[in-house]
Amino acid sequence: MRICIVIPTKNEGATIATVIDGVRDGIARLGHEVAAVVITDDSKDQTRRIAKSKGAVVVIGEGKGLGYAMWKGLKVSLKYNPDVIVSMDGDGQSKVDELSRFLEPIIKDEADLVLGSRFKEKGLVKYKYRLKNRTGIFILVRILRYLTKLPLTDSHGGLRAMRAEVVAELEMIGTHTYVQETIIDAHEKGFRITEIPSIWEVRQSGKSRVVASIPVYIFYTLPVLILRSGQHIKSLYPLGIFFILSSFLDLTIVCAVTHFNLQEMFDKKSFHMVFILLSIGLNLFFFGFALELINRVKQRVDRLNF
Ligand SMILES: Nc1nc2c(ncn2[C@@H]2O[C@H](COP(=O)(O)OP(=O)(O)O)[C@@H](O)[C@H]2O)c(=O)[nH]1
Ligand SMILES: [Mg+2]
Repeated sequence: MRICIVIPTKNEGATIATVIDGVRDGIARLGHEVAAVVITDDSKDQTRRIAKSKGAVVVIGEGKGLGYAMWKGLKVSLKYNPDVIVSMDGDGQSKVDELSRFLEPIIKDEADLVLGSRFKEKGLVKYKYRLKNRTGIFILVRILRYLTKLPLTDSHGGLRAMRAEVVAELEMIGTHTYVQETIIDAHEKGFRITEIPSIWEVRQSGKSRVVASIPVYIFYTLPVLILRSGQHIKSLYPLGIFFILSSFLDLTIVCAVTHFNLQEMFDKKSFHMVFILLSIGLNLFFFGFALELINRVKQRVDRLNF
């Protein structure tokens, strides 16, 4: 098989040479042909220079985030006519000698996308994994399971293998990360996805950036996942109307009870309630309205793409 390797990098100068050599050797040992090693890079260190000296194709990530860089790198890798594309982190956390297990389901024609899971078996993570990261992964896995109905146990291992068709048909909205959205996209397009246990070594140098911050994930990735799910918060708009009507009803009752006597009206708690109901109602209404507009725009864009 012709195999392309795509490696996203951001300041991985300390490890990139070993990773490139390792993956080339690994593929050659398995009797496959390396079509190209593509690094998709957002570094400020020597990563690009080192990768070029190792014969890698360097794609510039443009500083828009791992998701965008990876999308670009994956699409560029198609130019080298691979049968299979392997993506692998550039920090040495994944083990190259697992490659044959990742390629096996594709060779046997049992899967189109093979994902690595660090939690499918006990003891795969070789260092103390932070609770914050575990929590983030727990939530992301639940979202992925809900959206794909697949029994996934991890949202992003550092190694995966996919048929070139999976990349050729890949469409992405997110720029912050690619890991979850690519799974959803492949599932939507009917590709067979399988997950295998995969070891996760400690980072050899530098710091992890991807799940380091849950708020960043909520800000950038959650909207993408909601959009990809096709779900929409439909109830806000009618709920707003309900609150506004309730405030009018409340006002009518207060006016009727006090016979329009302003002083008496101000003394009644239910009169104050009118403003609270109205304010909640208007907020929900306009927020729901804005979401409804976005939903219509999305439907239109989807139709234009078609
Ligand atoms: N091109 C590019 N690569 C990135 C970016 N952020 C992370 N990476 C690379 O993506 C891989 C995974 O990132 P890492 O921070 O180790 O994530 P983690 O291991 O999941 O915590 C590493 O090879 C990083 O160098 C980015 O913004 N752009
Ligand atoms: Mg890492």
